[in-house]
Amino acid sequence: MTTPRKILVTNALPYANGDIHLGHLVGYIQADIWVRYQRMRGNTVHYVCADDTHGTPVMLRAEKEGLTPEQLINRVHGEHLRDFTDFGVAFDNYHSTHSDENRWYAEDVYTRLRDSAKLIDTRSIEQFYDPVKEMFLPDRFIKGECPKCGAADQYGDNCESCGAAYAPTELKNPFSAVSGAKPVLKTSEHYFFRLSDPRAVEFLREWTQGSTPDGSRRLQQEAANKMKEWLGDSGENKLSDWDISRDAPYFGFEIPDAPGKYFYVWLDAPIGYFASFKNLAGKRGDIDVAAFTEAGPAAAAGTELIHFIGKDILYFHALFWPAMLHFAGYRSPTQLCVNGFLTVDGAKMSKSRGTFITARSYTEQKLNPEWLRYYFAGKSNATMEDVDLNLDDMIAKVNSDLVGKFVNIASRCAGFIAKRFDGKLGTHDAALALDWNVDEVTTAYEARDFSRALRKIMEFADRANGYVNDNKPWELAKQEGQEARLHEVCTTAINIFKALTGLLKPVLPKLAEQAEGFLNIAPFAWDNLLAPLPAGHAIGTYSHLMTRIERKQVDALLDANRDSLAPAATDTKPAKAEAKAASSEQRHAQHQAHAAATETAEASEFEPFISIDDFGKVDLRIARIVSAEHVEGAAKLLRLQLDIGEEKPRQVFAGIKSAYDPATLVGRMTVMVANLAPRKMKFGMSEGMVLAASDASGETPGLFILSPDLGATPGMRVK
Ligand code: B3M
Ligand code: ZN
Repeated sequence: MTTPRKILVTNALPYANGDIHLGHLVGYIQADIWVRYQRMRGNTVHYVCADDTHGTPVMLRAEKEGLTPEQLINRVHGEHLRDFTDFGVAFDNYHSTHSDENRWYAEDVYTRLRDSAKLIDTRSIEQFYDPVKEMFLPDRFIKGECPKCGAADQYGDNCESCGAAYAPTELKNPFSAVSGAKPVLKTSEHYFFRLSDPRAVEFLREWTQGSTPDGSRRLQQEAANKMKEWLGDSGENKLSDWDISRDAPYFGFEIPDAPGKYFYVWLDAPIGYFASFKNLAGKRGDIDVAAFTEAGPAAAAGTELIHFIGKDILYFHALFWPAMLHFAGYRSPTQLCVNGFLTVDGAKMSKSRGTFITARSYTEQKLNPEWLRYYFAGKSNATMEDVDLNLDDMIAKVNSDLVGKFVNIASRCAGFIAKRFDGKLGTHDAALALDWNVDEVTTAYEARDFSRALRKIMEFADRANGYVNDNKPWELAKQEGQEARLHEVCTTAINIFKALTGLLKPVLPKLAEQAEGFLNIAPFAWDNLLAPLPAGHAIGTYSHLMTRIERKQVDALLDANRDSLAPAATDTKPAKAEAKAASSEQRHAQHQAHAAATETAEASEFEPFISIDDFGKVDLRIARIVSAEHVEGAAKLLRLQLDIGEEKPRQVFAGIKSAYDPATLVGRMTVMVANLAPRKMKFGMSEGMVLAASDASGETPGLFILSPDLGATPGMRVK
């Protein structure tokens, strides 16, 4: 027997100024499933989380509600914990970053970085200051006109209209979103973590490309690639120092020896993982905290530290956090498990469509949280791809898999055992040996490829249903002299149901617990899932384990979340008011990550079918590339002039710079979308789009523009 693993698992800490919604739940449900699976394997897992309580948005929101920040975060703490519990996300501890443990760790990490590692610097910076509110303004609280396209009412970090990223000082006619006042520039001293130090860069290069003790990647391939991009090639240094201080007034922890200066919320947020763990240890008494948190003891004890996070906060968890830990003498994380964003019916969550669904509304509308757990699990494949919640698909999957194929096995046979055999099982039918090969399920759970695990389990369920349908207990029950056979068939069905339930337990913990009661068995463990129950074993009374979803329940849920006043394509921005990067370069990198995220979201937006009329709306034309050139200041774009038989060539900006030398394009024929609405870009008007193929999975890198066969001439329609 191998020694059990000892793992500390965390989920990202939700901000204390917003509700938990289904977008959050993707990552929490994934982590919870994995934790439950590990425990069934006999491993020791501590699973902790907390509210992320500090920062300007919490401070201002509390003020608006007439509360102290403490009152606000206490209320929200209760709401968040209730929501997680409702969805079966069972943390061992749900703590707060506004806690004594967190203050202690934050000060300890900071002073060790300052005194031992010598990685803290101070320098003066100039920032926007609200003279009315008398506070420095985070980027998200400064608005104005976009310096690139002129769009009004844009935030201080990037433009939602043209996508440009910039510094708040570049905004035209800036104003404070807090008071409306015109901000003034003011200097103040800030504290920096010297991430640009060669030691840090070198450590991160190795850490981000490293692997776990069992040989998996520390970061998923996509994340590791992103890090390579952010870190640059060896010899290069693209990292900037990280501003970790904020001036009063601020809701947070004051920095030791720096009156009036507070730790930036992102400094103490991940430290909250340790704070929650230490708080748990205090309640439990049998946990050796240092064995999970400190470098030496953790290495000696072979413990693991695994963080489940969303892709929008990869930057913080793959750069700042491991570097902070490492240079403060703490252990660095074993692995990051990064999940994508949630889309609903192929689009961003939207308040006007009612798809910005809160956890609370879901339970209030009496939808079963395990429906969602099952559906999300079926969509989770351990990549950073976005997850789409297609509501009709969810109804179909739950009704056909869970109710039709799974629960029905028990509901069709349990009654006969109760009525005809005094609630006692008989012998298992040797013709349906439970010799399923569950290794594939095990491997898939281990690798967080829950989608594959469920597909395999449903294959077993199909075989089981085949058995029940072939043997028809409901007919045997009416036939004379078939008593023994009826007993055998129903017993076999119950044993199959038991095995399936065990395999599904990480995903459907509540249903599985009810089933354990009904089956009158001890909680499932992974190594005895398939063993049939002995003849004579008494089972309990079956009561319904799961009902079907009706479309009208889903419609009611959408209605409950529909905000008729919301703008049409709306605010799905996660509560990220302060999640800004440390420099404009980093901001840019994050922005690129966001742009890439949007691209992948679009890839999954296809309808199963469109009509020929829909297709006919796209005016595709053969185009001759008259000229192609680099665009100054554009990382990805080439400027093309395309002849499509019109008087004047069209100007199109195409994101193909990485794949083509412009000189080789001139004279080539290709295909363009000619009736795409012209778009004003930073570099000029773009009057169409060139088509190019690319591999969404990224396995075959590159971009490939299309070419028609010889003979096609500019302007020909493609249809
Ligand atoms: N609260 C951002 C977020 O909720 C932030 C995560 C902290 S994890 C240490 O997306
Ligand atoms: Zn703009």
